[in-house]
Amino acid sequence: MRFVVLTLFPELFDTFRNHGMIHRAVELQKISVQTIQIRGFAEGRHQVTDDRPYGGGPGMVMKPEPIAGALRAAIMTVPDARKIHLTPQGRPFSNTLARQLAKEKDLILLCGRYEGIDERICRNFIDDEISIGDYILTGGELAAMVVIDAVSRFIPGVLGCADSPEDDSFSDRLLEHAHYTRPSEFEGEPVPEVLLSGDHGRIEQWRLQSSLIRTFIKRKDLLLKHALTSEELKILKSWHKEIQFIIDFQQKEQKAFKRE
Ligand code: 4GX
Repeated sequence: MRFVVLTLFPELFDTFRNHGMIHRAVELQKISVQTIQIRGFAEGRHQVTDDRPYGGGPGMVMKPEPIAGALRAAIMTVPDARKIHLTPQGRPFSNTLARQLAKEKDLILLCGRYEGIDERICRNFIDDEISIGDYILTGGELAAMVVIDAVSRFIPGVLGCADSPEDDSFSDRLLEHAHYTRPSEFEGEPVPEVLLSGDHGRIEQWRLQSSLIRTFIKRKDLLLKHALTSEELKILKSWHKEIQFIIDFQQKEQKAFKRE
């Protein structure tokens, strides 16, 4: 997949492009990350890319002509690309959306600065608006990197063969289980015994319990969002029973205390 990024700060993508998994994916020619300097399409000696908003008010708005020029140049190199604008007003980005975007041929990512871009660009040139979250960045570049990074993981051959991208059903429902590596004891804390047992059935069971308990503690909302498997429900019910036992025991004891 070719990612073509339209930005006023193309240098921001240099370190991103040249390190880690993204670097490897570029070297393997699974992806490319090309930038187009929007300023290169601005007219006049000063190549101005922003202007005061019609109707008044604070801040500046990105002029439409340089963006249109940059978009047309991008379309020349990647004619079948989906054209995405990064904005807090967009569709919430997620692993599910990343997986869908990974099926596209190429992506054009438009990064705005200032208060945003002229509405006529959004309406006539853009296929999709995406937000990476409910906060305001100083520009769309970090959001574009987030999208490129998460989408690339779903492109075949980008991840090492050891780790594979999560499949639809499992990954977006529960948090990952806890992970441990050597040493088997670190600053007095041992690795859970079951993980050293070599019993793959018990290990899988422990990992599922670990996923469920972390999701319950950190992200209860996820447990109401998707259907649980019968195995997951069984674990929840077993906790329910144990918790009920503790409550019953405590209540019985409290009465015994009062009688003393
Ligand atoms: N997820 N930003 C866009 C300029 C802007 C301002 C207002 C439209 C309306 C962001 C995010 C994000 C900062 C990118 C403001 N555009 N992008 N930019 N959150 O905060 O994607």
